[in-house]
Amino acid sequence: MTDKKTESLQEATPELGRRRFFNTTALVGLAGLAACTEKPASGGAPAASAPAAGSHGAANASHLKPGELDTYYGLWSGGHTGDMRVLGLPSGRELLRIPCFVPDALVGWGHTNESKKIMGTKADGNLRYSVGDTHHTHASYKDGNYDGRYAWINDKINSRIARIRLDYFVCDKITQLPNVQGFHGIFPDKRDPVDPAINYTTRVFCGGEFSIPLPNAGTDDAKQYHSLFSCVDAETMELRWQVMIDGNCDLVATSYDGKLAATNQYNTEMGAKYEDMMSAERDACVFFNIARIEEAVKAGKFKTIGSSKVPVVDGTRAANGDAKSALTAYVSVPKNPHGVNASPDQKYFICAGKLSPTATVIELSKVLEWFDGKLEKLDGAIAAEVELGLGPLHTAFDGRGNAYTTLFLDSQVVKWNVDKAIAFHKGDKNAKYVVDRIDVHYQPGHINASQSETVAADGKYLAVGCKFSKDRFLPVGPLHAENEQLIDISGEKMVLMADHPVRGEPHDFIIFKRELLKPKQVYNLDDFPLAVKDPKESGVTRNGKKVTVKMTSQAPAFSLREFKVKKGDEVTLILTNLDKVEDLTHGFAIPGHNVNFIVNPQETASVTFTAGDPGVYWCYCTHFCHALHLEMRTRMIVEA
Ligand code: K7E
Ligand code: CUA
Ligand code: CA
Repeated sequence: MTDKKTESLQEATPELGRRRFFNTTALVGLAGLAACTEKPASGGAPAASAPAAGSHGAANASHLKPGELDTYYGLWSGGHTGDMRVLGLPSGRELLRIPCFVPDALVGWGHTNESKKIMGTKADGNLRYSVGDTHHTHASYKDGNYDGRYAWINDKINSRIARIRLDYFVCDKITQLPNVQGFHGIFPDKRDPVDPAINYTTRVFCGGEFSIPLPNAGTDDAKQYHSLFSCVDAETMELRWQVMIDGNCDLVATSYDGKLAATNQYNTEMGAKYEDMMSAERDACVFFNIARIEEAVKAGKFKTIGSSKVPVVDGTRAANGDAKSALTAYVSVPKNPHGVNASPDQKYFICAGKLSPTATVIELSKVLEWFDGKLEKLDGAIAAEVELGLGPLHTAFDGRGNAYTTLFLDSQVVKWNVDKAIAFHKGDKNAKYVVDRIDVHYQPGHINASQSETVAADGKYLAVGCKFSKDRFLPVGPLHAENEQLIDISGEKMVLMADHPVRGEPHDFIIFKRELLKPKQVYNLDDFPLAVKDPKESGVTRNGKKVTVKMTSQAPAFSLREFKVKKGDEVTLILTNLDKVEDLTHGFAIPGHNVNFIVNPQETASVTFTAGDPGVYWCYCTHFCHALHLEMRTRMIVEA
């Protein structure tokens, strides 16, 4: 306890003894970076402001009165809980967790037949996977802004992409990417590269981070490894094509004109060992010419890998030296970059340095010029490469020309002006591109501003995903909450508004105006092929050892008071909730049979299980629904 006290005291002093300590430990092993710690950031950086200084007025905005609604939705990746989370902002209240890749006990995800079908099963009917690792979530676009149709989220462990319907906030499809390991970055396109009538999302791009032998026959010669950049159809969720590249894919960004997608690479060295991945001074941000890739696929200029039928085009450096026919373009950026983000003025992609204390601003019109053979050197597309501080990871925007980049090692957010950074890079050493810095608590990864990656960036709120919360919340044993901090960016200076503890371990998120979504609270009965539309259809039908039990729920009763099956029967129970009232959800649990799931208003769900030992099993409603909720039961009578 004394230690903790001393640490807090140190934290309160301006020289931040513990922060320095943490930086030093984080730097161990990052050869070449240690030297940077002594260098002050250039660009006329103002001194770091004290935590929460002057946050009085703004802090009130995040404290909503009882009954007050938030003005923004936030969609958060849950990390290795495998879910997507829905937050209300500015309050930071968690409203929902949407299970995708990992079973969920509240709703019965991974237990109902419907959710198992989406998640994928083995031949024996059990789930293929019950772990996941979600990092990035992005939503569908129309006219450069979110249209409220879908969101997508990645599973890094098993290279799966899940789609979430934003009308019901449920995962409706999951696709596994063939020949990809470590599927990391994900971004939908914002319009079609050729057809001007398609000004909305039709493709989702997925970056494969870990290079592997293709096909994966297990050679240990890393020089033969490659990564694939995949394109998934937004509607069918089928793979459209893949591009084989040199190096790896990390994060993904897409241009507003639909013509370009890009991924940053930290391992152009193609090292299989950690040391080897940091040997080169510069890595790359790889651009993909979408229209050309699709022409190549149409022209049959592709191969397939292993048992996959997905067309794979060649995007390696060797095959793409001629700008006029190139499918890819490798813009160089300082070593081991991280996030790549598209500015809302539609002009730039910004690649954060990670091991380099810089951000690289890449001008999209110049990349297109290079593809047209009008720019001699591809690196001529680099509009700026400026120093920001230590460990830059991800960047957000306010729509007023400023960028906000997280500095992982400095535990800060730096606000900088993109035009001034370009001027500074061009030689105007008086251009003060750093506008402000603010301490965050601690070690921030992702950052995003309200509406940041849309044409409607509104510069109101900035959320920062801090990877360590340390002393910011009551201690709860060894596993700390993470700290999502909210910052007011409406003024010149950033103002820290609130700390929000979150269960580990979110990465990326998006924040958008609540008007952009029109969620529904009651399902449509006809959307479920198995729906039991009338309580009179309830009953038990037998086909050998296979038994189907149909039932409905209407508060406070199930349509069957009891049902009989035999020991060892394969029972499929179908339950339709006929209640039409908003917020009237029922649950259905069977003791001893590992069954529990919910049915929302007008929803149908089913489970299949083997009837156990003879006896009486009280099936009961698990979801509080009525004054007689406890009485809402039915008996499963298992006969010998
Ligand atoms: Cu920076 Cu997976 Cu987006 Cu996490 S990655 S922080
Ligand atoms: Cu139905 Cu509780
Ligand atoms: Ca590298």
